[in-house]
Amino acid sequence: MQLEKYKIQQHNDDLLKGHERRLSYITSEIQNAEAIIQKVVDFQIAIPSWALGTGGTRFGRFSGGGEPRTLEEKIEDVGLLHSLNQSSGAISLHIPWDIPQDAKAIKALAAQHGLKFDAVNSNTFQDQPDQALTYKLGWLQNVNKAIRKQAIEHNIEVIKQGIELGSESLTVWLSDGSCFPGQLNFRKAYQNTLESLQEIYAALPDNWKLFLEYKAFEPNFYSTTVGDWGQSYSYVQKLGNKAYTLVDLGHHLPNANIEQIVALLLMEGKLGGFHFNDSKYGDDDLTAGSIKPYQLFLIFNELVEGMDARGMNHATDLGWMIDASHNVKDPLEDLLQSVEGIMMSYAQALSVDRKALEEAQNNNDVVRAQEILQNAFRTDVRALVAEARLRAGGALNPLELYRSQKVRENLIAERGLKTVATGL
Ligand code: LRH
Ligand code: MN
Repeated sequence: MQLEKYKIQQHNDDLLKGHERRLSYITSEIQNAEAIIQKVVDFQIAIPSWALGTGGTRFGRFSGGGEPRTLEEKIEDVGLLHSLNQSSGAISLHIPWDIPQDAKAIKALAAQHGLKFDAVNSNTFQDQPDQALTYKLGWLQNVNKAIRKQAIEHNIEVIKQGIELGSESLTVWLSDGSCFPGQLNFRKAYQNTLESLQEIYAALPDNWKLFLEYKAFEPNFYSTTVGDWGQSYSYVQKLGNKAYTLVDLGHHLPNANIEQIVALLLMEGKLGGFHFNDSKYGDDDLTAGSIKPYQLFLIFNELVEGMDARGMNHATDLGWMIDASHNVKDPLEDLLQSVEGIMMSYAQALSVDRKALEEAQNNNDVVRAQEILQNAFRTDVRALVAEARLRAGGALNPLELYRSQKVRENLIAERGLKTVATGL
C-alpha cells in the first residue's frame, strides 16, 4: 500500500495551525532550534527487515494480519513508514530470512521508495534445512573446524549479497556460548572465534565495516562468547580498522551504564552503531524510549558530545538501526513510535547547552550540571521533530495519519489475516 502525497498534504493542512503555534513557542525557548531541525531532517534510521511482522515468544505468537509475505512487500511497508516520517530511509536485511532473489530488481524497488540498504545481518543462530552441519553448539567458536568453516562461508556469502544491494556493512551477532560450567574452554572459544572473524574480515571490501554485536545472555545462559562491550572491543581491536562494536540497547546486564559504554567506545574510535529498542528485564526488544526514555536521552547526550569532539558527521558516521520485536502491537505503528522516540532523544541532546555543562563540570557544580541535562530532557521538542518531517515532505503526525488512512485494514484486505512474515 502506498500513501499518496496529497493525503499527507491534506493531513498537514488540517494540523498546521496548532503545529505552528507549538513551533513558535519552542523556537522562542531554544536558541539553536533551526540547527536542530536541520540535523533531524538529515538523520535516517534503518528499519530491520525482520521486525515487520508480529514477533512472539516460546509461549506463543499472535499474528496481527496483513503481514508482508515477501521481501518486496517488506520494502513496500518500510517505504510507507518512510513516506510518513521521512526518517526511515534504509532497510537492514537479515539473511537468509530475506534473501533477494533478484538483487538488481530489489535495489531498484527500494530506490523507488527512497530506501537504501543499511547493514546486512548474517544468521547462524538457526540451522537451515539444506545445511550439512548443525550450529547447535556454536559456530565461530565451535571445536569442530568444519562447522566454523561453514559459518565463515555463510558470512562471506552475506557480504556478497550486500555488495549487490549497495550495503556497506556486515553485522555479526554471535549466539555462541555455553549453558553449563565446564561445557566450554573460554580461551579456545575466544581463539576459534577470533580466527574465524579474521577470515570474514579478510573478505570485506575496502569501504565496508564489520559490526560485532555483543549480548550478555540468550540463547546461552551460562556464558556468551561475545558477551559484553569489553569482549567485543577486544576482538575488533585485533581485527583492524574496519571492525567496530555494535551496541544493542537490550543486550546488557541489569543497570549497566550504557551511556558510559557509548562514550568510551566513541572515544576509542570503535563505536560502529546501534540496534535501538528498550527493555525492562532482558532482551525484550520493546519500543525505543518506551521504558527508559531518560537513558535513551543520556545515550544521545554522550553521542552528540563525543561525535562533535571527533568532528564526526552525525547522520553518516555511525550505523543507526532499530532492532525490535512486536508481540502485542501493530509492527508498523511500533516502528513509527520507535523512530519518534529516537528523534526526540536526539533533538533533546542537541538542545543541551554544551558550554554551560562543561563550565559546571569544570566547577564541580554537580547540581548545575544535573539541572542542565534534566532541563533538556524535560524540554518538549516534539514540534521541532514534526517541523523536520514537514520540511522533508512527511506527515506532522505519522501515527494519526497511519490510522486515519486505515493502513492495517487495507493490508489485511490485500494480504489476508493469516500471512506470516519471516523474522523474529
Ligand atoms: C540478537 C539480535 C541480533 C539479531 C537478532 C534478530 O538478540 O539482537 O541483532 O540478529 O536479534
Ligand atoms: Mn540486535
